[in-house]
Amino acid sequence: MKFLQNKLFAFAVTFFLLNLSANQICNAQSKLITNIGSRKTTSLNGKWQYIVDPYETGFYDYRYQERKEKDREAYWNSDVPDNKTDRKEHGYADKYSLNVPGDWNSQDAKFLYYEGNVWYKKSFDYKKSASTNHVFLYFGAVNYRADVYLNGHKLGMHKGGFTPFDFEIDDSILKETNNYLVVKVDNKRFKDEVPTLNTDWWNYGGITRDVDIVELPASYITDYFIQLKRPADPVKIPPDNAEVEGWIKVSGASEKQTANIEIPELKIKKSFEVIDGFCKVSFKLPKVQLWSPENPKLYRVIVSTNADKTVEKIGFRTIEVKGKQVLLNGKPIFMRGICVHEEIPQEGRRAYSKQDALQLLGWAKSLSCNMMRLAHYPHDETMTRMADSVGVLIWSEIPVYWTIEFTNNEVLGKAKAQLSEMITRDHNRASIIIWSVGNETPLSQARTDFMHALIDDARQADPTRLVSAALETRTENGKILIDDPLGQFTDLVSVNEYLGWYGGLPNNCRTARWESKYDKPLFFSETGAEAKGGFHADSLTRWSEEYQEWYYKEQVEMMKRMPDNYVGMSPWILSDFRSPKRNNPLYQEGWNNKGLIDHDGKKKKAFYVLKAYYDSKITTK
Ligand code: GCB
Repeated sequence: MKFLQNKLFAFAVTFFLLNLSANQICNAQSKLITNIGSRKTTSLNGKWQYIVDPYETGFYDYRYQERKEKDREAYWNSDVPDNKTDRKEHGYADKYSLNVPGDWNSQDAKFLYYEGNVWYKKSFDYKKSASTNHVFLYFGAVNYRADVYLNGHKLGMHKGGFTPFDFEIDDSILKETNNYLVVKVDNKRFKDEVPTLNTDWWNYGGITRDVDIVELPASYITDYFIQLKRPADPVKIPPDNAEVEGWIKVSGASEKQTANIEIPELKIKKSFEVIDGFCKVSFKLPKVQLWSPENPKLYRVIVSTNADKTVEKIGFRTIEVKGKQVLLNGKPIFMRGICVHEEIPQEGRRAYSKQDALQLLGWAKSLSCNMMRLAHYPHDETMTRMADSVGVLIWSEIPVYWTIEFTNNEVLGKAKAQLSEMITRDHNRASIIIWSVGNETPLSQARTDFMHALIDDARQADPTRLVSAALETRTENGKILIDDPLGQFTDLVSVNEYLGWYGGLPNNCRTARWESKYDKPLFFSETGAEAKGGFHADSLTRWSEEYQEWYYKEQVEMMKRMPDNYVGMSPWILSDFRSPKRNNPLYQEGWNNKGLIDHDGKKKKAFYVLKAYYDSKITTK
């Protein structure tokens, strides 16, 4: 009987899920507001006062109980003594200030290795405009956990160091003068977080991206997806028949409302009926100039309702796998890629600004790249927007890295949340062609199920892009095998390999025998060797620029012998980056020096080897 009941219940749940309309499924997803750049915003960037609180005294009382909201000793409450006999043990002062956006590690020597808790405080005056109904506080990213308090009230908590989040501020909390905004930032690493304890990059803490107040009318456009549909037959796509298929979400809409999409340059003006805050959109784009790295054409797209309007530049292109090839706008492409961390090496800090993005993109362009792998987490929004503008294809990834707790369902939930935030923020970026669900994860059924679930989510959230993950290879009977079971679920099979650095010498590439279980496009998502910039010796000397140059020469020759499903590579890595795991006192000193550009911004010898190879691929493919 019990069995029958369970069966019936399962049947009812399945029936219910199958009958959810697309509308309801979409509404069940992220409510994050997108395209902040086109909203009415007030920046809260600049100097924020701080308190370093390694014991979390401002959060827990002396019995280690979380403090109550009104607790006078909580660091989110006033630091001003009531009178001269009053005792206050916390206080914010200008002499302790940090820049926002920015990591704390690079702003004061005492923070270089700091992993823990810092309270940030900003006072601000704010007058809401007459047309505003909703006020949100929007954070580009805070690494890793943010607890946000305004005038003593908790607005919310967010985990995940590289994706945006927002909290609505109730009218009763916001004041016209002297608002007291406090953010508790904690970048401690934990086994059951994403990423987990162990990474090969610096755990930069802080409010690392922009903070804005966003004002919205009673009914506002939350988000929209306006991209070319994946054509059924990729070869027969546009320019005459490009088809947009997407949706618009409106919050606080009356039961029925109209949403409009305008693309003035293409003389497009379409209206759609919004029901329960959602509408599907679909229309044709005749004579559209397709976006590509060679012609990064963007169109001004206006999305409006009778109450709200957003504007942004969107490029239109298709990306598809057909047999062994990756097709961009119906034509095979070779990805001349490079991996990059979100870091400005000359200053040893996180990148966050437009200028930073242009530096990294400019370096990649000077290497003749048409693609970048943004490792190993979603980078700042300016990066993907600038990639749209300058014409660089992008691989964007979530930090499901190495030894995540794959058996823990809560951890899967955390990874899914970051995936959803990454896709929501950037799903209108033409530059992004690949969502990656992780990097070098160890084989097990639990790992495969975990990542398969992420792949399914990515496809459901965005059916227009490719999904992949950087996998490992294994060696058996002298062959290098590409057979990670996850490869059956990804659109292209991507592998990392370091033949000649982590095993053998670079000339081992000459005899390497590769075998792939998959017929899909094959992409080398990493390969690389370290060299200390400016250290010269013969090519057999580890850490010398000459060794790295030799490594790249052998790798390039091996790549030339790859079978015809080889569609590109993104070697590791554009520039040197900080890593606490790298402790050779002569050649590393806390840096992973696999960069083709050193930490003074100087190009190493290997840079020119890869560039020559990429230049040859521009003409031959
Ligand atoms: C890898 C990882 C990357 C490391 C790199 C290295 O395979 O994906 O995060 O930094 O190797 O330098 O060892």
